[in-house]
Amino acid sequence: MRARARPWIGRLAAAALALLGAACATASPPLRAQITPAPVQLVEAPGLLVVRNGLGIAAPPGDAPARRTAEILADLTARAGGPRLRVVEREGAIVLRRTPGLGPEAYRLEVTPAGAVVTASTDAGLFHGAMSVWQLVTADGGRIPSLRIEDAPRYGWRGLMLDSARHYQSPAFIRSLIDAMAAHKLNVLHWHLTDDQAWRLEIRKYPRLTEVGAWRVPAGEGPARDVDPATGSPRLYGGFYTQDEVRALVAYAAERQITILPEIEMPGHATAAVVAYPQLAATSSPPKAVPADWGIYPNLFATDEATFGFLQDVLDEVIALFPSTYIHVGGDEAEKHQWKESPAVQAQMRALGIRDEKAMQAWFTQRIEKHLASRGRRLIGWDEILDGELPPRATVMSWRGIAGALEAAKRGHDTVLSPAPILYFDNRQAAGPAEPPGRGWIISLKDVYAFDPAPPQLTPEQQGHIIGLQANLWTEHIRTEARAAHMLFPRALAVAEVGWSPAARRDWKDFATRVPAAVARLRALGFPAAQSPFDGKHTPTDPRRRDSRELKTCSNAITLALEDDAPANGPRAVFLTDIMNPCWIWSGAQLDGISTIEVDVGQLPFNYQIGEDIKKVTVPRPRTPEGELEVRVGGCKAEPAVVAPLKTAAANPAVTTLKVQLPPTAGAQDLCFTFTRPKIEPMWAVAAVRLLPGPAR
Ligand code: TNX
Repeated sequence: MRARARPWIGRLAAAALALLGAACATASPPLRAQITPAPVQLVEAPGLLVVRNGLGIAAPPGDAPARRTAEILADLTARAGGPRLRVVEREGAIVLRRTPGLGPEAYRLEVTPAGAVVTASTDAGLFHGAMSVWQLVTADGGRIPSLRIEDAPRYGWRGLMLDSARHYQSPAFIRSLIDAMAAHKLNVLHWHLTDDQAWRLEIRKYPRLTEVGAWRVPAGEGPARDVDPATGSPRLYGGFYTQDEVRALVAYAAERQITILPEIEMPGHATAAVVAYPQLAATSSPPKAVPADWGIYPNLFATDEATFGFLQDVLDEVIALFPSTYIHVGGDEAEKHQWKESPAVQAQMRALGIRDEKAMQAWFTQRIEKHLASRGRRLIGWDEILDGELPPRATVMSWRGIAGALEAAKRGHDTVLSPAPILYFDNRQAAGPAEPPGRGWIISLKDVYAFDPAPPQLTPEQQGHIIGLQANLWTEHIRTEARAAHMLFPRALAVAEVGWSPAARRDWKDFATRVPAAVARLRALGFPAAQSPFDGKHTPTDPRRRDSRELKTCSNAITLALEDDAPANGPRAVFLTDIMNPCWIWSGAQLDGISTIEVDVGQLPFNYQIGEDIKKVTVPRPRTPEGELEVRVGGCKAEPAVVAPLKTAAANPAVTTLKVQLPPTAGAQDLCFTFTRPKIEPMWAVAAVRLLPGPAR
């Protein structure tokens, strides 16, 4: 929905421009009202409102949602270091006011030296207007230029997805994420609650889902050696959300005009569930413990009545907790091997006249959709749900690029754009050692800002099926909350602006000037948004040292910036590596006077379910039982100049420094680093390389 320009805006703009011209002659530079996402219309005028400590925010008497919005505005303002404001019933410096006739999320904001007035028809509109006030009142010590804003969103769905299955985040973190989203008019938090590696939502009828399904031993040597004295076994990683915690978060989000969209994965990404309740598995021999590999597991839910009974019970508890119209049922990456092998599934398919396993998944999805519809809810799933018949009300979340969205829109389904890799925030946003672990591709703030949510391939009517966009934070490689915050913001600001502001308002340069203040405000709230997007292009500063993230990988099949699995406590190294072919190049290393180099090496688990592709992993044969580091001078094709055994390093789950002698070499040379190994695991990686000057010792 788009707000239309009003004629008065044009007149006011002309007047304001004339006046601003006059104001420019005075000494102090005029304030600039900066709001992200950029409003539809923002016209500044001469004059200034000064909001000081003790002033009031007035909400209409008896209007509980408006009062709550006023309280949230006062709280956020104080927490961001702005003036302390009181919530009052009349005569506030800031006034929240209702009026009929504005759109579902629209608001108007007028600021004059006498005060600021937010006008809206809905709770959401009032809240969005209040968040614009928050940005203004915390920008320049409470001084806000006179202005008039008319604002409404371009799309109704402006989302972020948080994967709490691969790594758990606390309710406190999720509240702070909700604050950061709400302040920038993001309105859907898609919560990925179940996956192979964990089930994180308490389900009263099936307690083992969280008693068993929420806990795993992380992969690798480090965690294997980290024995819990209480149990004598490796310490378990995990956690889950109680129904009370969920209700509190849903309410917290609702007050901030955010819908929490729960996702319960089916029929794939089901390993944790079938470990907890093996009778739900399509295979007769499901795993016995919740696993810690990433990737695509073969484990699917069975398709018998008992399993549907379970899924419907689970969904009924989900529905009772989450008021969201949509319920997300996953549907992605359901490898069909187990259904092909299962006599029961095959017999059922024959009885139903279903020709293949893809059609079986479509039948599965249709059954679940009917159940949701009977409870008044709508199904949303990943774009694989397009493989086969799909009920018309089902909505498609397009992740394999935007192909799924194009097909969905052409077939008349609503669709949300969340394409990899551009809106996959597990990708790093910059190069260099300042970036936390993640996928190796670089998706910068500018890349995200350039995303076009209106594919020209679609007719205007089909475009109408695109209900919005969403960025996804998958957390395989995002172990901590601080890193999650870093990966999400400020890139989520670009999602907010692409989703909210009119296409004609898109202006990278202008956006980029607004982002630093927005990041500073988030950090003032205690939400550690990334500052690295402002650091500029990374160039190594020390000519004699390279972090692995400053080396080139020799190939990029599956390049990941992986954190070491040890030590259990304290800082861990990060390795940028192509797990299919661990090999690094230092292009043009200056070797004059260098006879010794130090290579920091570490061992990582190979914890990836990649099916048949496992055969394509490069595993060069070793000469000694543990394998060796090989260093080549003059590129990777040369014979190894150094072969350093890994025997001592193998005994240390964390990083070991190998000091090796180079043959006499001069000038700039390409150094190439690889490892031999007896088997696929452990996978060796370079953390850093240092050139040591001085004569050989
Ligand atoms: C694919 S995107 C997945 C997730 C992974 C993600 C990143 C999607 C619907 N499925 O299970 O976390 O890639 O590794």
